[in-house]
Amino acid sequence: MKIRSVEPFILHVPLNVASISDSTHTITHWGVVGTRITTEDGLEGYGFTGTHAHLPSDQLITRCISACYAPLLIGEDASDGTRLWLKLARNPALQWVGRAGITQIALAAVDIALWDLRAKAARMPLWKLLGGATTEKLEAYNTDIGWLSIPKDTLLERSRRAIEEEGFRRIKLKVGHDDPMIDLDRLEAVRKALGPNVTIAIDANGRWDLPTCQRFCEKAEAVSLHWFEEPMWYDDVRSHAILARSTRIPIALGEQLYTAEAFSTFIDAEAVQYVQPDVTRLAGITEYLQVADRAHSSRLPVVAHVGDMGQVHVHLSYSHPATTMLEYIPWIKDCFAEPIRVENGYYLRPEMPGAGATLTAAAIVSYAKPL
Ligand code: 0YR
Ligand code: MG
Repeated sequence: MKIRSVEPFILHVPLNVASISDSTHTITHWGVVGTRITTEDGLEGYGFTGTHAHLPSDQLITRCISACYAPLLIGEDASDGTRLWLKLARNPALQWVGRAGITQIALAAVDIALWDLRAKAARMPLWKLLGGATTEKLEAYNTDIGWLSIPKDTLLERSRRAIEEEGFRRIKLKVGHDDPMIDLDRLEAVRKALGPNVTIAIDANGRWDLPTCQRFCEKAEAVSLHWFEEPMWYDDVRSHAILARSTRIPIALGEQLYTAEAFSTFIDAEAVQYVQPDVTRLAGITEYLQVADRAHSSRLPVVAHVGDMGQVHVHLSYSHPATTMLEYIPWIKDCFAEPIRVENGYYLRPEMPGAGATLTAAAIVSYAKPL
C-alpha cells in the first residue's frame, strides 16, 4: 500500500434550507474539506473535515495538507497506521506552529483517508476493522429540527413531525438568545407538545457566561433535559466544573476540543458528563479512539459531534463500547458512495468497505471549489 498521491479537495454543499443559525454561527453550506490518497496498487482513500464553508480558511486546510503532510506521506506504506500517525501528529516543525486549529483538522482529514484505505484493503467496513459492532442498533438524535433560527411555531411543528412521523425519540434544541427566558419559553413549549418520554437535549454553542447559565439552569431543570451542551466558552474548564456541580442537568461538550489532552483536562476536573469528540477536529480516527477510551475508562458516555455529518462517526459509534447514541444532521449524505441512513430513529449499519468517506464523482463535479 505504497502511497502514490495526496490530492486535496474543497466541496461546499448547500444545506437543505437556505440557511440556519445557532447562537454563534449562521451558515448556508457545509464545507467538506479533505483529501484523496491513492496507493500504487490502485486503492483510493478519502478523508475530510467539516467546515462552515469559508473558502479562505478552507484553502489554508488544503494548503496544509498538500504542503505539510503530503511530502511526509508520499512513498510511505499506508498500512503502517500508528507509525504514520506519529510521524504526522508529532512532527516537531508542525507542532511548533499548531497543536490545534488548521494543522489539526488537516491531519484529521489525512488520518481518516489512511484508515479508509486500510479498511478498503481489508475489505471491511471500518466498524468491523475496529473490532466489530458493540451494539445491535445505534440510536440517532435529531439536531436538524431545533436551530435557533427556527421560529417557535415551526419548531413545534418540526419536533412533532420528527417524533410522530419520522420515528425519532430524541431531539436537540439550540439555545443561546441574549435573553435566556426566550429559550426557556421555547423549551417548555416543545416539552409540553411532546410529552415526558421524548429525550430533549439543548446546545448553547458556547454562548453564555457562568451566571447566565446558573440562572437559566435553575429554571430549566423543571423541563427535564438530557444534557446542556457547550453552555460556555469552549476552553473554560473552571466555569464548566462549577456549573456541573451546581445543576442537575448533565453537561456535554467536546466538539470544539482539538486534542486528547483537552478532553482529559475536562474529565479530570469533573466538568463534563457526556463526552462529544469529533473525529474531524481531533487528529482523526487515531486520536478519536484515544478520547473514547479515556471516557470509557471513566465510565462516561460518548456521543460524537458530527462534523462529518455522521459518515465516519457511524462506524466509530457502532464499534466503540462507550457510545450511547449519535447526532443526526442529514446535510451532506448524498455526496457519498454510501450515504448514512436513519430509519425509525436508528442508524443503519454501513456495509461498504472503508470509513464511509468516499465521495461520488457527481458530488465533486457539483460542489468543488478552487484550492
Ligand atoms: C452550525 N452540533 C452543533 C453547526 C452543530 C453546529 O454552527 O456547526 O450548530 O455542529 O453544535 O452539536
Ligand atoms: Mg453542538
